[in-house]
Amino acid sequence: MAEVFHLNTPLLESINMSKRVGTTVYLKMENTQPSGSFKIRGIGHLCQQLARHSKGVVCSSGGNAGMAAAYAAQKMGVPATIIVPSSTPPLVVQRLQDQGATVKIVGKVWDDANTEALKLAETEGLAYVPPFDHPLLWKGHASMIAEVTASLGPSVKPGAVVVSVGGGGLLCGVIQGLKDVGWTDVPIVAMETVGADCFNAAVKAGKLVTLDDITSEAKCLGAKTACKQVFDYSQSSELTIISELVTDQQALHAIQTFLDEERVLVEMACGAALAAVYSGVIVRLQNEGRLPALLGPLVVIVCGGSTINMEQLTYLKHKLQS
Ligand code: PLV
Repeated sequence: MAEVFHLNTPLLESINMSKRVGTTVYLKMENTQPSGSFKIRGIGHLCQQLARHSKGVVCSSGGNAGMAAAYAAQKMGVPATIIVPSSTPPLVVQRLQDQGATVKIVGKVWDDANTEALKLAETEGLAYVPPFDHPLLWKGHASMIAEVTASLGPSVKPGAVVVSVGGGGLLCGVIQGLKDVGWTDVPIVAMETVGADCFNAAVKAGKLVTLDDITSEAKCLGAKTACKQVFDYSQSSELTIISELVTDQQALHAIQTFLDEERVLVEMACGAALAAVYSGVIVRLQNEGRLPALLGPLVVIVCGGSTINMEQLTYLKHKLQS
């Protein structure tokens, strides 16, 4: 059997979050993955299938997909080139280089970096690793739901699952996982920040929308267009996907509260999901009748992320709270 690059992650009960929501909150700690986020599940799986015998991989990324691609490539003994936009903090460039990758900074947002990655794949004959739009990624991400099922045990079913949405790969994977275990009736709360809200814009418009720019500091949610599969899921009558937005200030408040209460530092992209609890989104949805008043256990996917350290947190505090 091919080597698996991701780990089984803990599902932790959060007492502080449970108090806020009034139901048990479980945290799926994807921040503990090698490479620092859930991305290694999908990208590890895709690389196993498509890149093992390649002369190298090229990945366009806001940071975390790149970290996962660099990690998988190093394990497979192939070179990795990661293309990031200029909005990616220097600390991530350093972390990518430390993981053995060649890093190129191209364009302002992820979409620009992706154009370059596709070009390089073509001209250099490298295996292209997309960060969110591929069925193999979704299949890899789906493993996290199988683990949640195993951790909760046979008699417990989530009341809802909370995820962050960038291009929609994580959400597609979670849906795939819910389908695999027969939990398609579990509502999903899909969180984005204002200014990195391509999925919410698509849901509102009833069609895929390309944003003019990414203005949120949650740069790893910063794809200008969601993938088609995630939009198609949003239109499906079999699924309940509730698309919600928080501000950058709310995402930042969430990562600070999470650090204080759970002693874990995650990036803004993950803060969007945490803010569903800390900013009262879940309770509001219950009050609006969009989630049941008597809600079963809430599973929050703590997607993690490497684009954060104390210096970056201080920078964000100055930028967003002054
Ligand atoms: N980040 C991608 C896309 O960036 C990347 O290149 O790393 N949480 C974290 C920590 C993430 O890094 C990402 C995606 C997401 C959530 C959202 O996942 P998605 O894109 O699959 O919806 C532009």
